Amino acid sequence: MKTFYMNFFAVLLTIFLFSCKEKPKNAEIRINQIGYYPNSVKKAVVVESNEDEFEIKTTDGKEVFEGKLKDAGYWDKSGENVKIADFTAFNKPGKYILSVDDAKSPSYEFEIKTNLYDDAFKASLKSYYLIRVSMDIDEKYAGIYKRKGGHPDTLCYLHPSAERGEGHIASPKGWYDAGDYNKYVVNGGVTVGTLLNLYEMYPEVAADGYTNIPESGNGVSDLLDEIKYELDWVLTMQAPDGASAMKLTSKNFTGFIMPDQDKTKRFVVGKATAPTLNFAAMTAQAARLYKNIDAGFAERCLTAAEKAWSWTEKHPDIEYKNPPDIKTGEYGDNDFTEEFWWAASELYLATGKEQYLEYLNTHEPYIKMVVGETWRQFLGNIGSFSLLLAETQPEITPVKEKIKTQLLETADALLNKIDTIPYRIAIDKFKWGSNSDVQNTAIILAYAYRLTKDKKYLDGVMETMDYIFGKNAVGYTFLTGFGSKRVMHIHNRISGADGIEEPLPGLIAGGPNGAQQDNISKTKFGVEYPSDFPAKSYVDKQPSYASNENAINWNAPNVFVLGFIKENTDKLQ
Ligand code: 9MR
Ligand code: 9MR
Repeated sequence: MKTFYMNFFAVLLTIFLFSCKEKPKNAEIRINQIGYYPNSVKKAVVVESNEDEFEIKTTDGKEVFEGKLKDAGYWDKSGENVKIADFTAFNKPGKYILSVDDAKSPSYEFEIKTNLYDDAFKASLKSYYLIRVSMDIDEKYAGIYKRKGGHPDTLCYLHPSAERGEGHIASPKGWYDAGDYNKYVVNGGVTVGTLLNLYEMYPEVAADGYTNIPESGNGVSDLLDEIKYELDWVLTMQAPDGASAMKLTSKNFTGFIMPDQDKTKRFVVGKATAPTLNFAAMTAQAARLYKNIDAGFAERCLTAAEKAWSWTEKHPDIEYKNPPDIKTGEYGDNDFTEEFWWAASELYLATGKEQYLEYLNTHEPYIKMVVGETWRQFLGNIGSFSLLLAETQPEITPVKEKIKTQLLETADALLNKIDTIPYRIAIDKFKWGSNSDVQNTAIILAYAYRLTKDKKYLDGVMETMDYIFGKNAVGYTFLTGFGSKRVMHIHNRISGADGIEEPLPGLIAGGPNGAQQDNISKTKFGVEYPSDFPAKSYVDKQPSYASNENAINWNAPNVFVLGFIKENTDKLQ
């Protein structure tokens, strides 16, 4: 009998000890590491959790809010079971963490506060100054990121592919395209177009002095001053016959050295339809928006724009291909409908001429979201946005009505998509530079909000940006200089060579890229990826050009959306 009781108690004790044993803590929390506006939608993602509840606590551990986790299902792009923590109802400014009982650790600290993104906006815009070509970057404006100017580009050789004879031209200024030191007209296009759209929407968003650049104090918006630095270079790319070259480049990508150390020869390369239409669109848009600011510059831009358009009428389908001796970025394209629409829109707005109106009347207007190469697939939208933003004559009203209809159809489709994707973004394809796709969806939602004032679109913008700042499958804040889990090893030659631990601030990393073109199994210059899932195909390592490079066309939508949010803070706080 005694043994029976002993055994009985032993069993009870085991059961008791077993039930007391800590449950496995496997869950992870992905949150916007910058935070949330007091009155914005506030959601975080929790993966692999068996819990039903979450808590918000102050940084010293006091519980201030409790909520239910909502099941969002399995995401086959990240291989995770996802739950959503919605704490929109909690709106008290302060610093907090979010915790879930079975999470490996609580969330990173985040803030609920007014003017949440102002510093990020400023840094993102200021990053263009830090990557200017051909000038010293002074301590007065750049602090520790001061550096000697590189690439004066006063002696640039005409490559045979430019079909501009022999010899050389001066082609200074502009911004470095990305991690590399070259300058491409095509990628300048989507960047300048998006930034000028922002200026037109909110001329005061970065007023004179806002970013502390050398032009600050000249009475002109710092945003316009920054864009002009690129346009001054773009103008040099036009041949006497009106065509634009493709790029100003060295023959190969250079090593990770500072700009002033790179003495390789630079060439004017290519002559094709895509860069020429980009050129026409950018310069026509500039002609209109700089008219009351710098009349001489505006006039130069308009003449150049019309000349470029005329050339493309005679050469509507010349595709650019890298000549055999040129190995730098190709930005290849053989479909110019987007470019034509954008150029025709800007030329119509700048001149009011019948020929451009006719083009717009006889072609399909564009508001659409195509995931992938934003530098060629987002261009039609820019033209349509300009048509919506500008004051126009009644003759164009039918075109604008069609654009508005398409805008709302596209925006509604994006919102529906957000509801079907567990991480609550509107894309589920992760290509090279996916962060620009994500942010471009936010641009479309921003215009829909501006048109309708329906809060659902603003909520869509805010949720989309949560992804960029940490609510994503790798948990990184993708803007350098920001967030607790921050990007430190961006594929950027200056950041790699300047000897400063923190990378240049305000750069957007390309982001998850399912194709992993730089996977070590494919190239000896590559990296190892921690996962095969597309939404997790990101590594914060310098060699990873396919997931961790910066580029001017990926920062532009960041500047646009954060600028848009800044100008709409009254609805969020
Ligand atoms: O640094 C280059 C980056 O800007 C490009 O996006 C990328 C793809 O074209 O190529 C990078 O350069 C690499 C080159 O392709 C192969 N050798 C190593 C270079 C630096 O990582
Ligand atoms: O953004 C470009 C991406 O869509 C292409 O797939 C990729 C490969 O061709 O090139 C990207 O652009 C790079 C350019 O060619 C050179 N400078 C760096 C750009 C960003 O990686």
